Amino acid sequence: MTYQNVDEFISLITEKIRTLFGKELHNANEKDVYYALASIANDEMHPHWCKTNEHYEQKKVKKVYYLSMEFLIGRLLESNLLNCGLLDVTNIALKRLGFKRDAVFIHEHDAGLGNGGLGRLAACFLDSLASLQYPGHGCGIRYRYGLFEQRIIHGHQIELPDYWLKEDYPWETRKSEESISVHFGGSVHMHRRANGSLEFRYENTDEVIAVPYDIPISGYHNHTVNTLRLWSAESQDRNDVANHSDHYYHALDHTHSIDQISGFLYPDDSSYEGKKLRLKQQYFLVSASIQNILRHYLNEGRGPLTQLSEHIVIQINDTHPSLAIPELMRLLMDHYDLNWDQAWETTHKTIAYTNHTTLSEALEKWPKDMVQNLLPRIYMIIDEINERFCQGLWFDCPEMREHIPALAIIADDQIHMARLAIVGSFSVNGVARLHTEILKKKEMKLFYQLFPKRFNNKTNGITHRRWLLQVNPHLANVITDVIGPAWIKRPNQLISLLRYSNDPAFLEQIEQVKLQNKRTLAQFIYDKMGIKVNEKSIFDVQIKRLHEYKRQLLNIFHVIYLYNELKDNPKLDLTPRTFIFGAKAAPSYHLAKEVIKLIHTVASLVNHDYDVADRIKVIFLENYNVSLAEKIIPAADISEQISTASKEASGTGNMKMMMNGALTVGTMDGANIEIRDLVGDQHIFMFGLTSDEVLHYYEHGGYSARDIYNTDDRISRILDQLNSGVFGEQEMEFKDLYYNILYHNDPYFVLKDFDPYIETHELVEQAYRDRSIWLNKSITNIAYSGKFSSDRTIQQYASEIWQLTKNPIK
Ligand code: T68
Repeated sequence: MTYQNVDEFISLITEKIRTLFGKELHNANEKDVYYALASIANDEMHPHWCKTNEHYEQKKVKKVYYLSMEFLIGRLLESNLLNCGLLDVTNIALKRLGFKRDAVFIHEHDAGLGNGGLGRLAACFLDSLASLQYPGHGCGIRYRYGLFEQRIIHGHQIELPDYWLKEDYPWETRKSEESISVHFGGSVHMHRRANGSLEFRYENTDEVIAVPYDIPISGYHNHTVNTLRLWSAESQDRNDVANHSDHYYHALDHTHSIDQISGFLYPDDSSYEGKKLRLKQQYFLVSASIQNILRHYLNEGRGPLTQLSEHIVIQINDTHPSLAIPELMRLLMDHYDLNWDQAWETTHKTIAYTNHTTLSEALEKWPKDMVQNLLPRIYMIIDEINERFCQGLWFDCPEMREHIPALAIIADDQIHMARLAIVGSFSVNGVARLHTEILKKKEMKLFYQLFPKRFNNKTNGITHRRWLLQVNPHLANVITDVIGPAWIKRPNQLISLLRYSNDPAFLEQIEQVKLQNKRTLAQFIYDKMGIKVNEKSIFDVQIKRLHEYKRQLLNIFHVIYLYNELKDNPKLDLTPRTFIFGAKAAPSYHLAKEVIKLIHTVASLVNHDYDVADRIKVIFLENYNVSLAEKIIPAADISEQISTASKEASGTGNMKMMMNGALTVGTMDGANIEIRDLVGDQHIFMFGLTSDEVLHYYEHGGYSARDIYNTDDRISRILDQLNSGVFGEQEMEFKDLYYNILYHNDPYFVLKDFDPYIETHELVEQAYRDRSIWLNKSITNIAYSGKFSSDRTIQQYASEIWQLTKNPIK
C-alpha cells in the first residue's frame, strides 16, 4: 500500500492517535506522532515479514545468519519509512500538521548496541541484504544498556548508563514461545552406550532462558523483510522467586546474575579484556543462535544435518562469536548423534569468519581455566579440535612442525580465538585490501601458508540509502535532478556525475547544499553549546572512537600549531576553520581520556581568545552516536582519516564522508588507499608514513621521537606547552601524553607524521580557496563513492563466500 494522497495519510495518523492514545490529533504531541508513525510503518512491514519468512521456509532457500555481538542500528523510524516508500508523504503530512520532523524523530532513543565501526557495519549489512533480496538474518544480544552516554564535565568524560528501553520500543516483538535454554557450568560425564559409542551427560548446570525479540529489517522498495533476532537472558524461575520464601534472597541473587548476561554492552572497542561475564555473553549469543538455526532447519524438513552447509551459512563478525564452532560441533554430536568426522565436516563448511583488526591488544585469548569451568563440554571439544589440528600438522606437514606453538589453538594456558576461528571455518576475510594483505603476509602468515584458499578480501561498505539519501536529502535531490534516480538502486551510477564536475550551474548547486547543511549544523551547535561557528569556515571533521592509533592527538597538535602561528603573526592569511570532534573513549582507557581533556582545554583557550576566535574554533560534540553522525556528516568539508598506517583495518566513516562530498585528509591506511585509487591523487590529500615503513620501524627500530623534538621548534613548543600549563589548569596536567611521546618513543608516530600533516593542510587550504577546484574534487569523490555502498560488499559476500541467490518476495 502507498499513501500518495496526503489527506489519506493524515487520516491514518489521526486514526492511529485515537486508537493508541485515545486522543484527537489536535491534542497529540510529538511523541504521540512518533508512535503513530512507527505503528503505520509496522502495519506496512508486518505482512511482508510473514510472507518473507513463509517464502524462505517453503522454498527452502539458502540463508545466511550474521552472528554479531553488536548491531549499531541507531534510530529506525526514518529508514523504515524510507524503505517502505512513506518518507515523502510523512514529511509533507508533518509539515501540514505543523510538526517539525526532527522534533518527532528524536523521540526514538538510539539503539546503541555497538561500539563503532564493527557494529555499524553489521547494521549496514542487514540493510543491504534486505534491499538486495537476499535471505539473511542477524543474531545478536538485546542489551538492556547500550553503549554508555557520554557527558563532558569540565573537559572530562563521564559515563552514564544508556537505558534505551525506558520507553516502549515499537520495533521489537517478543517471541517467548521460541525461547531456548542455554546451560553454563556443571560437569560432564561420559557413558559408553550399548553400541559402543560415547554419550556425554551434563549435570548440575545453570540454566538460562534465551528469549528472542525480533526486529523487522525491510528492504528498499521491495517486499523483503528479514529479521534481526536479539536474545534476552531470563531465568526460568523468575515467578518462583516469590513462592520460595525461605530461599527468597538466594533466588533473587540467582535471577540477578542471569539478568546480567544481557545487561550491558562492553564499551571496549578494538581491545580485549578477559572478563568472565563477556565470555558468558558470547556463549549465550552463540548457543541460543545455533540451537535456533538447527531447530528451524529441522522443522523446515531440509534434510539430514550432514547437508547443513548446503542450506545455511553462519558468518561470524570477528572472533566474538567464534564459540559457534565448538557449539555447532557439540549440538551435532551430543544432540543429533553425528560422529566427530561428520560434525567437523559440517561445521567447518558452514562457518565463515571476518577479521576486523590486527591490533594485538584486540586479539581474544580466553584463559583455559575460565572456559573449562564455565563451559566444560565446549572446552573438551576445543581441546579435541586442537589435538587433531596439531597432530595433523605434525604428521602431514613436517615443514610446519617447528611452528606448532604459534599455530596451536590452546597455548600458554590460553585459547586463541582467532586460531580457532581460522581452523574451524571455510572462509577468512579481511575488510580492506591492505588489511587482508597484512593478514596474509604478516599477522596470519602461517595460517595463510596452510590454507591459502581460505583467505579473501571483502572491502567494507556503507548503506548509501541511509548515509546519503536519508541523511542528506538536499544533496540526493540535486544528484537525482542531473542524473536521474537510478543511482538509488545502483549506486555505481553515481559515476555519471563526473560529466557535471565542471558544470558551473551544478557546482553552484553543490556549493549551496553544503552551505545549507553547514548552516543547519552550526545552528545545532549553537543550540547545544551556545557557541557561534562561522558557517563559511572549513568544517574539518574527525568523528570516531577515541584511540591512540586513530591519532586525534595529531589533529589537536595541528590546532595548537595554528593557534601559535596566529598568535605570532596576527596578520596571517588563513581561511577560517572549525575543527569538529566527536569521540567516546573506553571508560578505562586513560590516555584516550587525556586526549579528550586536551581537546577541551585547547577549545576553551582558542574559542575564548579574541585574537583568533573568528579564525579557528574547536568544537567537541558530546555523546557521539549514530544520530549525531547523521547530523555532522552532510556538513563536513574535510574528513580526517589519519590513523597510523597499518592500524585501521578499513574505516567506514571515510566512506560516509566521501559520499557526502567531503575531501579526505588521510594516511595510506585501510580503505583510504582504495578511495585514493579511485579518485586519483589530485582529489584526495594523502600524507605520512606507509604501512611498510611503520612495520619496518616496529621490527627494526630506527625511529627517535626525541630527535624530532630536538630539531623541530614547532613540535618542541607544543610539547613544552603541554607540560608547562599553557593548556590546562596546572603544570604537568598532560604529563602522561607527554611521557608517552618522549619516553615511550611515540608509539603511533605522531611526531613523525606531524610535518607532512601540516604541509598537507596547507594544500587543503589553497585548494579550498579556489571554489571551482574544490567543488570539482568534491563531486569527483561523490561520483566514485558508489563502490563503497554496502550493496557492493554484500553482493561479493553473497557470490564469493555464501553462494546465495536473490529471492524476490511477490
Ligand atoms: C573496526 N573494528 C575497525 N571493533 O577498527 C575498522 N573490537 O577499521 C573497520 O572499518 C570496522 O571494524 C568494520 O570492519 C571495530 O569496530 C570493535 O568495535 C570491537 C568491539 C569489541 C571488541 C573489539
